[in-house]
Amino acid sequence: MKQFLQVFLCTLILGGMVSLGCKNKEGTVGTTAQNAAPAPVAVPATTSASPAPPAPAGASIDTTSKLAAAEWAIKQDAIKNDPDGQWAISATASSTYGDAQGNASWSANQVTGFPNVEKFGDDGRAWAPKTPDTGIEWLDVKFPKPVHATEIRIRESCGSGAVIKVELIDEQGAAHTAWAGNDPTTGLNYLIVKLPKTEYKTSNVKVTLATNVIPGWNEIDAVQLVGKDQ
Ligand SMILES: [Ca+2]
Repeated sequence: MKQFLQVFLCTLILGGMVSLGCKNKEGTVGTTAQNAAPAPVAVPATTSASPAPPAPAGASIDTTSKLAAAEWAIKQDAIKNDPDGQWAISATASSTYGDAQGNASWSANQVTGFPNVEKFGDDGRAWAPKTPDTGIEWLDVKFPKPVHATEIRIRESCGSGAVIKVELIDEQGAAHTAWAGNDPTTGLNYLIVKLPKTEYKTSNVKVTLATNVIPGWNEIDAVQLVGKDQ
């Protein structure tokens, strides 16, 4: 009976989270949402979302979800502490929710530093554009050190799946498309773009979204640039 109650409560909580969606932004922090699938590429680049680990035969749903949660945590930790990874130091955007400036909630600067959104959903510690579904929006992110890039990791935290293009800006200011396509990210996770080590150096990433692709608010928590200086 106790087990039944726990399952019932979990179902209620999860059900509540999903039904809230990233759609009810009314000036406060905290909520949840939904997303999409994969497609063509502009440059030799790939994207990946984290697959759930296979469950041993006969494993209970509880064990399966615990394994998936552990796998997710390990991946988050590995990315956070990647010695070749840099976190953003400044950012500008096409627009911000409530015209947020400086370090206000949902401002572009909320993508700087380590990821700090803990749950999938609307959260002022992430950047959000002014409107949820208007269309093209962009985020321009700067990093401390120019590197020959090999990977870009974009942590989506609400309405994941709306990114359509990721560009690297070289030291002369020229834009190079690292990836373009159909963002496969779901839930609180990284859109990972891998590419052959660039010949040029970059410390600037531009992320373009089509916010109409995923209904509701589309938010980005953090961006990491991976590469070496030689
Ligand atoms: Ca953040």
